[in-house]
Amino acid sequence: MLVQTSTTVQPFLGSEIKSNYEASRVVILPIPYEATTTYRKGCENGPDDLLEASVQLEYYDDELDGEICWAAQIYTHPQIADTRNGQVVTSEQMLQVTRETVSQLIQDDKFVISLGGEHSITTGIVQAYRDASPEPFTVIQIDAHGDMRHEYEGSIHNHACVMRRVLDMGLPTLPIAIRAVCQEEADLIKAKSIPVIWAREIAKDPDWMEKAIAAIPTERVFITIDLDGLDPTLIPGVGTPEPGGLNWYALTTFLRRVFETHQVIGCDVMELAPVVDSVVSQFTAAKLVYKLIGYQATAKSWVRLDKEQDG
Ligand SMILES: [Mn+2]
Repeated sequence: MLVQTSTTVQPFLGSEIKSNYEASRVVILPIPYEATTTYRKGCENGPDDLLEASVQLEYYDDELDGEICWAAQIYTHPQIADTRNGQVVTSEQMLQVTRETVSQLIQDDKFVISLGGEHSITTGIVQAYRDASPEPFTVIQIDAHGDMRHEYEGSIHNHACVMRRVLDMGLPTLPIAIRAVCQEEADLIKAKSIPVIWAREIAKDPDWMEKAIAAIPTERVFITIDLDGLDPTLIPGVGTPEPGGLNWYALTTFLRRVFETHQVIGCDVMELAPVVDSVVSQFTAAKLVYKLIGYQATAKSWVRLDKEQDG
């Protein structure tokens, strides 16, 4: 396909642990697509910089007490919808190739973690899960912004509209760490009773996490992480930084709770736009991806699957 590129890709965590596709359980899907960024540019470089930073991670995870990478069998997919070096990919082409690629990965029983690229990509990913099963799922959105505008700068596939497209699919959403919305979004949140967990509530209320878990209406969940959901002191390399975001332990503790209490069907990590002369954003993002892999690899649903396959 036109928008599929064959440039070599740095495997997540490095070549020593890379799995072949058939044996893999986790697939990392880099999507270096950027077209509608409105403020700081550069998120098309996010996936490559994250993968490069991942080589510096320790295999051993002290929280999970193990080298999770071996059991997870991680395969890093070639990039899709690559807009780097001036390559033109329309939003329709990006959504189509994303939807088709993720659909194939779901069919092959892979746990997919997609790397952006701009947040509008999530529409194509979520659509693939929607196609795969009629069983509903909740989209948990970690984000500074509502991303619930109907249209922005003339496009309904602008990064500022991605969660509106998810709502259009009839899926429940749970936005977390939100701290910048427009009037249209504030009205929509009220009209649709969307259970937003605002960043200012998180700052004040130690029970926010249990409230958020209780607000998930389905057993299955998809997690979309816009890295600006974290505080910009942790990840300055995002397109639209906003003060007052989640800290590292609040986010990872919450994510672990979600993996323990629900079936996570897939994840994405979006909007990494690296800063020149600093590696902190991409390293933090890479560590977050390894945490997602670790939480999935130690989740009850996976351990059960292993036992079923063994016996
Ligand atoms: Mn976003």
